[in-house]
Amino acid sequence: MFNLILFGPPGSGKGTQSEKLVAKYHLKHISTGDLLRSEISGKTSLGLEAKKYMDKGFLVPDEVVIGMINDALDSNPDVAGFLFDGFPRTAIQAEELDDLLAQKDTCIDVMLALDVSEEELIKRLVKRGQTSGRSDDSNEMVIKSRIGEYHKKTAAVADHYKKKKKVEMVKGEGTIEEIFARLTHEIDRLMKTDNCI
Ligand code: B4P
Repeated sequence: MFNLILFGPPGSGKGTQSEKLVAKYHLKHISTGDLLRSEISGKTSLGLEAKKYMDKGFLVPDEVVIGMINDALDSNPDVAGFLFDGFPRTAIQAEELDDLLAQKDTCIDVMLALDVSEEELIKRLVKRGQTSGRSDDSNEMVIKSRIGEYHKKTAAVADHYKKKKKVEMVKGEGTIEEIFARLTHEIDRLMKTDNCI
């Protein structure tokens, strides 16, 4: 298996690049943002609970997200690997993910971390808010709160994988194709080695 985390602040292009990467490498795409939005549109109790946090730009509680990931891993036993998009977002989620993968005799091969300036992040999310209908993109206060949550809780996830020497920084500004080429360069290189020793 080849398992990768696409990491970065809100609006860094995780969702955009994930779609292209799963098409190229045939990995199973797991986006906790998409899973949560689907729960919200299905008006499930999990979705109604998650919406309270997402509308304010806060992270959804760890236990909710970890339960969803557990289900997603169990229901995809025969895949070539997973691309985790928007997960893990806290140190606790990272530890849980490592444990779940170890139980399946595998690991995270690499975390590719998209580096984008705060000014560019806000510009992208405000622009998406004009068309996406996403309530968390619709006002700049909520966007800033999401970026604040990233600095407070999510940046620590990179430290977790840096200790394991699994982080590769990738410049996340430029055209979508330029960024895709930088990501595939790293993946092609790492796919040739065993990173779970
Ligand atoms: P997510 O759905 O993960 O979304 P995101 O971080 O806002 O955006 P992403 O980085 O995927 O950006 P995208 O490619 O779309 O999270 C939403 C919320 O869900 C969180 O705030 C949280 O509440 C909750 N949540 C999710 N996972 C969680 C977890 N694990 N734990 C707790 N809570 C969780 O790109 C953004 C825009 O930029 C797009 O419009 C795109 O077209 C544009 N763009 C992309 N690349 C570009 C480029 N190169 N140049 C110009 N524009 C570009």
